[in-house]
Amino acid sequence: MRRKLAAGNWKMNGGSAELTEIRHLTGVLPDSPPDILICPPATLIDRMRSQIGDAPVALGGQDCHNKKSGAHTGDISAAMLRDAGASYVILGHSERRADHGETDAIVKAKTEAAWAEGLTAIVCVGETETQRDAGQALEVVGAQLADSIPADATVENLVVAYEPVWAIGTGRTPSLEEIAQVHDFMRGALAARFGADAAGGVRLLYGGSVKPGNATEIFAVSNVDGALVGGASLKASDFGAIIAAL
Ligand code: G2H
Repeated sequence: MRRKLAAGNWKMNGGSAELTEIRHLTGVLPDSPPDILICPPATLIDRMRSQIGDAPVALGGQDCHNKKSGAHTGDISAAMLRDAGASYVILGHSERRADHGETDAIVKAKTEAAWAEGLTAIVCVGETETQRDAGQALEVVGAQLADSIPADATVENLVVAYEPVWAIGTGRTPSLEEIAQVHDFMRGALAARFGADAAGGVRLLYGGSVKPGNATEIFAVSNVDGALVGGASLKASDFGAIIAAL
């Protein structure tokens, strides 16, 4: 049985003032919450860990370098994330692929670095609008899965997030049938590569304009094990409602 996961991706948002949202969130969690993860800017991980206390909320980074340390100005390593209190890291988000030219090979190397430090990698995949309109969504997602995920994936070290690029921060979402088609396809692709047992335990998240108003119907879709939530994770009331819908 896969545990559901609600993951918040704060992107480049939030400072000291927003730490109060964590206190609000821990105050509205249901009695039996799903797994909950917040990936704030790296500058907030340590202070957020103090705010969380004993509440069942994990922390993650939004990226890491593929090297453990060294002359890489402005970068952060998986070891540093772990040292700050993170147990997850988002890798290959489409904003990183677009803004920083991250290729599947780079995402794969970063995933290996994350695993070497014991972090669970949330590897993001998803097609652009042009690719979807051309009927290439499954082909693109399949290639990203094959080329971004290293060979030694396990139920513990891997989560996959399907984030169609055209749905990110736009308020648009794919139809429930389109989400089901991609998630079923991803489950099958992982099973073909890693075996049914391992693939059956890897959580598959949907990401892209998830909000309280659409979370329930998205979470009911086949092979959707939770969500990677951007904008709606910034407010405790919205993220709390999404968590409650899982
Ligand atoms: C997709 C998502 C979080 P949003 O990037 O990763 O962002 O929910 O704002 O579309």
